[in-house]
Amino acid sequence: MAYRNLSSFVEALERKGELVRVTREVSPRLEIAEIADRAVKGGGPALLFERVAGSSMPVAINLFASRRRMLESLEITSYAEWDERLEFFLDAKTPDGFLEKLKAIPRVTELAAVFPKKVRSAPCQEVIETGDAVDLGKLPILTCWPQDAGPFITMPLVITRDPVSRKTNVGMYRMQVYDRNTTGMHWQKHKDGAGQARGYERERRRMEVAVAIGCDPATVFSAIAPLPPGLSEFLLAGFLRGEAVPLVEGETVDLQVPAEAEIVLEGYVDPGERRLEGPFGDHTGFYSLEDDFPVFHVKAVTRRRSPIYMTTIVGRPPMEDGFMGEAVERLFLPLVKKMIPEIVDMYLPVEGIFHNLMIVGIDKRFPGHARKTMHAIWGTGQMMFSKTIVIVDKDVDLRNGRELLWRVLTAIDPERDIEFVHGPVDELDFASRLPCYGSKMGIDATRKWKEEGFTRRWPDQIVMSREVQERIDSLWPSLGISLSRKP
Ligand SMILES: Cc1cc2nc3c(=O)[nH]c(=O)nc-3n(C[C@H](O)[C@H](O)[C@H](O)COP(=O)(O)O)c2cc1C
Ligand SMILES: [Mn+2]
Repeated sequence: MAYRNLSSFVEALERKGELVRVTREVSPRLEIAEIADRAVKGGGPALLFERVAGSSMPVAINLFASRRRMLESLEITSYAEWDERLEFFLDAKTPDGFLEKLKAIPRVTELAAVFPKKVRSAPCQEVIETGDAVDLGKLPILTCWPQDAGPFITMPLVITRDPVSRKTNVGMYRMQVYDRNTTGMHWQKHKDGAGQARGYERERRRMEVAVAIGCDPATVFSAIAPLPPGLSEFLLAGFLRGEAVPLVEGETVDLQVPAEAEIVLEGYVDPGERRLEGPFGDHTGFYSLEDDFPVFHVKAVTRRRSPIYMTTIVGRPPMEDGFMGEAVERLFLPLVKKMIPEIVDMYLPVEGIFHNLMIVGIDKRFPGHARKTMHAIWGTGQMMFSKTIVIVDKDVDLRNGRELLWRVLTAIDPERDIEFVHGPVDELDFASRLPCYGSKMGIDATRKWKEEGFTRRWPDQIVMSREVQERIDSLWPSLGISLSRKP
């Protein structure tokens, strides 16, 4: 059964001993951030702060901040389970014969049931505040780090509609609170929200925006999913939950919002309006410097009678977003493999904050294959940001750092095997020569072939013979050698 809303997820985590209610009063200014940071880095539980200074609403944080909770939120026990479920749809062949057809029915019915459905009345509209009643100061919005420019809404589902295609997009873009009814809108250039905004700017039209805060976990997660523009995040959420996301018409905007959300902000972004946003302690572990971004004017706040404010903090990894990033990596791997079939596995270490390092194992089949893979990655969606791509042969264990270093460093002739390219880089990259533009590096650490101009002999890896290993295994207890760790 899908989680109906945020509360049902909070309750489920609590039942499983994965959530702690904090009853002591704490400040949303830096204090919650410090507690949440220690909790995530120490492998602690999700947190529900029940008494937050200056607000009547509780704050939920770190709900996704472990692999276990992330899986819990997607209602799976391992990412392999997801692969199997997706496999059915990706490899959808016409069922052969009666029995196969029969077996396919539940799956196909399941698919039909996951399209968002419209409802007429909704918990997220139990309370409606407009005009002077709009006051973001009533929300327990965190100020996360000492040099932050102010409080930031860090886990918003920003809902917009394309002016031409009329397709809805949902993206998680942070929002700096300027005053009671104005915030920043930090959709970066390359993101779908920004793309739609450019459409309104061309037409010099006001853009309606709705922001949902706090939903069932699959819906929240779908806002960070790097779907191709035009593909519906709400549909993905429905597919992940196995149940449609109920949507309701906004009170004051022509947009549909998740009916079960805790809080919804409705308003608009004006074409051309920009305001200084930041600094903000970002997921690079450094402050993103101030820069001009669009401005969101809040005309209405609709909410539940007793909403929970859902949030997160980003900062020096590992942080909650690292676990969400891992889920993106695992959930999208089967799709990536369809597009770039030589990819056997990929791994984005959390220290690489998604875009700085991608390690990829390939099944190398032709000369230059590793380089082809790099360029395919640089040419695909948000993977274009990958600042460093390391390609290894499929027998390397990508997650064993020591094995990886050894294999990569022994396999390269640096001048020959490292390729630099220029192109778009992540807007948060502060080291690139220009904002959003810089260089990227690909390392071909696969075994080199003679067809690639490598005419020397590539040596075999040293491995003891099976027979000797087995004989020593049986002799070992009698040898009187004690070891301090497993060799
Ligand atoms: C906690 C968190 C905060 C994020 N903040 C931003 C942000 O401020 N701006 C941004 O462009 N992307 C941000 N992202 C990444 C986007 O949500 C992500 O790239 C997503 O795919 C964007 O949706 P879109 O593809 O529909 O544009 C954030 C992700 C997470 C997990
Ligand atoms: Mn999108």
